[in-house]
Amino acid sequence: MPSDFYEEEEFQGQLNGNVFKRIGGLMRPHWRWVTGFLIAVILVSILDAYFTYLSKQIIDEGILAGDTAALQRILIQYGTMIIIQAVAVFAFVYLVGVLGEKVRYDMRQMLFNHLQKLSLSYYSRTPVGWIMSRVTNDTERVADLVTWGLLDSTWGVINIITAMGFMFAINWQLALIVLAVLPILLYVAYEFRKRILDQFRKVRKVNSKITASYNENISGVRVIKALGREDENLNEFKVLSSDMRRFGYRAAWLSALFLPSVQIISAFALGGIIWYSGAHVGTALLTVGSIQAFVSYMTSILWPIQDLARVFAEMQRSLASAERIFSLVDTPPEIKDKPGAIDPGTIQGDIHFEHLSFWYEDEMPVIKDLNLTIRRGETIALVGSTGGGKTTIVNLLCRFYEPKRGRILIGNHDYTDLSLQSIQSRIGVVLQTPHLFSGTIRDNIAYGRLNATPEEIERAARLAGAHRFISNLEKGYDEEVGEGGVLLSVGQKQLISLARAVLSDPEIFIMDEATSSVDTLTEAAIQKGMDAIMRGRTSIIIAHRLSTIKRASRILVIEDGQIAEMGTHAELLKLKGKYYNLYTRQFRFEREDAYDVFKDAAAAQPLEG
Ligand code: TTP
Ligand code: MG
Repeated sequence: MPSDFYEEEEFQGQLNGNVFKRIGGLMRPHWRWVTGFLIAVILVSILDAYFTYLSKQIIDEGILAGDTAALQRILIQYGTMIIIQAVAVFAFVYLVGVLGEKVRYDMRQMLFNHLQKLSLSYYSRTPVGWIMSRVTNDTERVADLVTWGLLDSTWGVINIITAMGFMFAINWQLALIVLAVLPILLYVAYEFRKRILDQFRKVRKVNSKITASYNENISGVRVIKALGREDENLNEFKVLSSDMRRFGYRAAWLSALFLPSVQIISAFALGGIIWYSGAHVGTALLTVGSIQAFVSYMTSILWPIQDLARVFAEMQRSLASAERIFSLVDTPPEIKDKPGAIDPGTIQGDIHFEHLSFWYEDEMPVIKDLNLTIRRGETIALVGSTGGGKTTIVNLLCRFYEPKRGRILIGNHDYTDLSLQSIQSRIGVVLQTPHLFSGTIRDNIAYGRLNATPEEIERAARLAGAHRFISNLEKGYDEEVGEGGVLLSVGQKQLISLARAVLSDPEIFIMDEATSSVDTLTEAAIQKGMDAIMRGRTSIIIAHRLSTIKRASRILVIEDGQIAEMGTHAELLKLKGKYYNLYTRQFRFEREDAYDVFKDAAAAQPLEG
């Protein structure tokens, strides 16, 4: 995996409002919550500004005028508003939390749903890490934007507007001074925030490289020592590490400079106010309370300004995240049901491959004009050298991919006229490297048919030959298999997948036999399970073991995307062609193989010590 895998790209799109529109679309279903939340925020900001105004009144009309009645009246007003504000604060914090969860939930569902629809070709093109980063980091960031981003920006804007409004109401000349400084403050704060974020992004970028470097140097330590690469690697690491230190220093320097700069600029505004007041204080226009209120307003808008600057600076990242999420959601599945696709009720019947040609990404044909009829109930074995196209044939039959030329008929239907669900739910596949989901063995077998009873699960396991090893486990069917089934051997995983296939009772059975050797007992168990499931079903087995091959009614040698030879074991041996070579080579190979393994092990000894 490239080291800068999780690295974020800048927002590339133009701000044509499209992304905003779609982010708005995420909030539309929850407009009641958004409205409630906006009302609460506006209420809190207005009350905030009003408190300062009340303080001015306390000074001017209460204390300085010596009017206790007025003082009492203002205090009661003050108290009531504090209670109202407390309720509003509670409301917006709660509402923003709920809104965030709702948006996160929607995005998760939307992505998961779409990911399940995407075709295999998408997954072979796109690294898992990239997709994971979309569903985790990017949804988080977009959810933050529509909640805290929205909160901070409305809060900031309303606060500034109300504060300015009150300032104009008190004294418009002074308010003009503040208004003149406001854009400068916003601009400076924004520039700082952007630069600080830039540095942090660089730090993260180098950090992911450092993590990758640690990873490679730890997991590859034997090779590194053997090749004497320690010094070179240390030097490479030093460069990364000092880069990170440099970016960190710069971030610290900018962060430290940020607050003082903002304060100095606002000090100019304060200076202007004081200079102006010096000339006018005591006149009816400017009371002591007014000056005090102005200073408070001035300082109270500093925080909203910083919040706004931060939201704007972070917005680029969030928009980039939103773009990536939307582009993922917009990726159309390459294989989907045609309009009016039907479910024929059964897909039993002969299977015809007619002039089938196929290629993956580049136009190098992998399957070339293949013609084949598989009779209902027949067992076909596919053999052939590696890369010949056996797995590809299976991929096509399962409709993980569709033919580029020619067609596949199931029964009398071109299978692209059938619904995907009707085909894939009736085909049972056991893959070469079977996949188990974390959970118990029982869960994994039940995956074949979710409503199966424990008795049916056990029956399937018995039929598949998996029951014996399962009952030898400490917890039996309730044993956890670990993530991806790491706690089981390949042979055991195949037995469980076989049981899963037996339980799902498919109409067509497909198996990509494991090439890795399993012990003879497991092999016998797998064989027994395969016999059970193949009985009376159309079966296609990619076979490596002679025992399986011999059972097939027809053997197909697949070479270079075409059928090179076809017939029974005896017929093909007599032919003394490709199958004969393959078959006789395999036995010779087994002996040489053992010798090579021994040689490799001997050579590896000194390194392991
Ligand atoms: P396969 O169909 O995988 O060949 P195979 O199953 O006969 O080989 P093996 O016995 O080793 O399992 O591959 C045929 C060609 O198609 C090969 O050149 C690799 C390529 N290919 C892809 O490009 N993408 C894929 O997803 C697969 C399965 C194969
Ligand atoms: Mg294969």
